[in-house]
Amino acid sequence: MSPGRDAGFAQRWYRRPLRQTGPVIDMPVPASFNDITQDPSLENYIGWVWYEKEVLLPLRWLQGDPAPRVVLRFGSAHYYSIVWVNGVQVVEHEGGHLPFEADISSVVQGSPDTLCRITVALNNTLTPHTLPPGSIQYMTDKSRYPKNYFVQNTRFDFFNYAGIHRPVVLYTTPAAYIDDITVTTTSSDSVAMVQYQVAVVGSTANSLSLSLRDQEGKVVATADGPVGELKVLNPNLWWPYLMHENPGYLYSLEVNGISSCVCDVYTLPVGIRTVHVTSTQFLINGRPFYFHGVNKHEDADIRGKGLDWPLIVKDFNLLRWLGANSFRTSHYPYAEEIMDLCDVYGIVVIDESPGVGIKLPESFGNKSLQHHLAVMEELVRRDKNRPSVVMWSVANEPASELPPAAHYFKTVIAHTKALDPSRPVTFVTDANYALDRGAPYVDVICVNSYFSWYHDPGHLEVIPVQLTAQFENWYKTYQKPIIQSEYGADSVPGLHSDPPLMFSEEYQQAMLRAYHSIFDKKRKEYVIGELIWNFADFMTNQGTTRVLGNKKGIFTRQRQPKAAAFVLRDRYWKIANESSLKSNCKGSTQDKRVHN
Ligand code: GCB
Repeated sequence: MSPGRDAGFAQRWYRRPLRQTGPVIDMPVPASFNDITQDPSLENYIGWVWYEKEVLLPLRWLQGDPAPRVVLRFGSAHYYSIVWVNGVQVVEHEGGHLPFEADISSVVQGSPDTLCRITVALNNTLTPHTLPPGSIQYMTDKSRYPKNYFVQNTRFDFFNYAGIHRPVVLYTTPAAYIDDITVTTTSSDSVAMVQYQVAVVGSTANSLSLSLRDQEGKVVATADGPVGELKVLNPNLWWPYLMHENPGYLYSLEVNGISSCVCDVYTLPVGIRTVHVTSTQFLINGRPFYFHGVNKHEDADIRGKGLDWPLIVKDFNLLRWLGANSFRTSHYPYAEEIMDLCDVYGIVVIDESPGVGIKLPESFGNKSLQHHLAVMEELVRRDKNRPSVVMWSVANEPASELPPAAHYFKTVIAHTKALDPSRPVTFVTDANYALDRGAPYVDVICVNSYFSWYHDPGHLEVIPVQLTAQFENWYKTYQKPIIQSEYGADSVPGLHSDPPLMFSEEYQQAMLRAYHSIFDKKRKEYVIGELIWNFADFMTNQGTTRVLGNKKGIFTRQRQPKAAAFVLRDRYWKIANESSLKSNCKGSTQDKRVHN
């Protein structure tokens, strides 16, 4: 749960080298450290870095009987972190992209002054058992490499940015506090039920009262106790963007916990909506939902994967301009700030774990599996109450044809469903339909393909036959609805060629059109979505197929549209207007006017 209380921001961090042999560097937080300086060795640095900062704590945080509980929280730090406060280790955490925190009350309240020194050691090394996995390769041929030379190998296609990527906050709670809330919703025509469960820590003699307010601030339901239901008459349902004239309707659930002497309050936004999957459809509030959206990355010039508010808001404006109703958090959980806006705007999310590039046989072993289960626990705990999240994706393009993949994915998917029985679970595959050993366990088939790009490069004419066969083979085998979870072509902005040649803007457009004609046939049957690869160009490792990164964006890295963006925009608005007519549910006239 994110802090909703007395919070202070920690800023102005410094990275210092491990043995303090080099200069201390001014390092902004949040940001990746890679692109901040002019030092190429820091850009590709693998190993330990250190951050340190001193902050003054308010005296009222350190005194009182009982004194408040003081918590230090990291939105994310990539990859492995150890944190000390005033020289005392308070937490260690494995994995980027997800939050972790530490109760530092005893450390700071035991110190004589209010100055608090926060030290973080961070290591970005990826091994076969991390998520994502990687491996370190030592180059021992002295005729070809300098002494002690090694490289970090990964099997994913984005730059392994590292650093403290999301905000670091200090906040307080009472000694007895609300630790977790779980909310699920059901609805029929005129009544909705909000089932809730509240976990309180630090006191057994707690009384809890809950009230649910609508957007006008009117209390529409109340309840008492740690487990129960709130009944809402004539509910305003949470609808996706472009599926309703008032998308993203959120109620506000206020939970008051009162123990003998203190009281904790937490306010949680609640969207009332249901999700169901049939053999041919994805239903939101009982109506067929078609994913017309994008895959993204957290990626930008200079800050790398560091949280960037202006960029986040710009991206939501572009998504709405495009008529996109959804995205997948390829290939790791995105910042909570992004997820909050999805809830508010009604952008539907397939929430993906960092399980990308699971290719080595050793990455399917028990050690990796246990870590993957723990990551799913962290992800579900963080995002389970978000109405925008309609499905979990546990991985992207693993080697799911390998024999151990069957047990691995059966276990990860079953565990995720046990943690959250209310949502479907999938993983994204590029394996052959006849060989994939994980697909039997998913609710929705998510398939990536790059016909005319990686397969038969330059041959746009193969797309209809290959894409049709792809869909028919998967559907015949599993009778589950299918999302085209990736398709795309690189284009260098400003590069033109007609007839279209690879890497030109025209080729990217032509590839899209060829895919779309097949989507239009199959979406009448069982294809329930299309997510372009990628929303924007993004940085990757250097390589012979990457020119300053992956150029499959329909926007540049600086968020300027390529020609393909206009093709997609026409299509998405057309689909949105069709489906809002079909479901007899008025789309936003203002949005329609913007498009025309
Ligand atoms: C894929 C991956 C994605 C890559 C993309 C590409 O299949 O899922 O991470 O970036 O292909 O452009 O190669």
